[in-house]
Amino acid sequence: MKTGELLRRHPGNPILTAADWPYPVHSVFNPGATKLKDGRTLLLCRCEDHRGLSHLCRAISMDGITDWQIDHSPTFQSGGDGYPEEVWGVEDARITFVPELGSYIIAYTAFGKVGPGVSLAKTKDFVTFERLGLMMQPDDKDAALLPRRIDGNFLLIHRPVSTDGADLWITQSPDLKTWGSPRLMLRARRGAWWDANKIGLSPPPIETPDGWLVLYHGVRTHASGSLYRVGAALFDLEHPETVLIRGDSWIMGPEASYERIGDVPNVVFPNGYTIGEDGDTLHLYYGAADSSVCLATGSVSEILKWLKDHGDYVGPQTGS
Ligand code: BMA
Repeated sequence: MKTGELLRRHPGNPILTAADWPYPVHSVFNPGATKLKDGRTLLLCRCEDHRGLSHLCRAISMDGITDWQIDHSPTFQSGGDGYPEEVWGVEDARITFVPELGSYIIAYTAFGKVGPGVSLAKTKDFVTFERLGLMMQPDDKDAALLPRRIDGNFLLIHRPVSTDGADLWITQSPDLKTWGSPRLMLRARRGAWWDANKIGLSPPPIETPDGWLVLYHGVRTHASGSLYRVGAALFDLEHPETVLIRGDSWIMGPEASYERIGDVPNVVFPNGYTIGEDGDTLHLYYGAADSSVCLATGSVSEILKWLKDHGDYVGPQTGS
């Protein structure tokens, strides 16, 4: 399969916009996603209000494409005075169901006066949420929890910013409170590459027999702004800090008008996915141009095959 055909845009894109919202919002984008036990698709969309602050709002659909039931007020918003780390809003949810906890863990960007950090919240029903608090101090974002412990620890992928760029790191915790042993997972490339200098996790990793399939965004900065594109890499199942194969080119970039034009032009930003009943069909939910919610469909096995044909073996990263 050709690179540009791996992820196919839904003809009804954008599938959700601010015009669909039951209450006033400026834009809806970057949705977290999960399939509920009853088979319905749940999105936790980032909504930007007319002050510029973001909250999360739940939208549920039977087929994951149409007839979205959208909450009539914000589902999850800044915690207020007790949570100074998110006084400027909550953004970009990534949802992981953790069987051991019987709960979903939502990793989100908490935006406070000293910058964006990573917070976690726990929920069983997306109605009531237990805030677990700030886990990674600013500047850090693009985080998701793996669904199971490895060697006794939970693992959080996240994207701190260093003086040398912005790379993927993975950090462990025995209890989702104390975090340690950070390890570098994937470095941004350098120079002219599409993923030079700044990368970040896209949706939570996809567990496959071959390894953790990680879709990540690469940010190419140029004279008139940034281009957000999506690439793929495969990581060792029991050592998820070890990259096995890294794709050479991006597999999805802004091409459609709704990705090219919007509040932040030239952005495709996936935060969530669901897998079809065949165990292979990937429904990738993404924000387009920081303005709307879109869907692209692909096949996990085709992406893995493409990686083997278009990727380089990389091995453990240095610097951890
Ligand atoms: C990133 C995040 C995303 C956003 C993207 C493009 O840094 O803040 O929420 O979609 O920039 O603006």
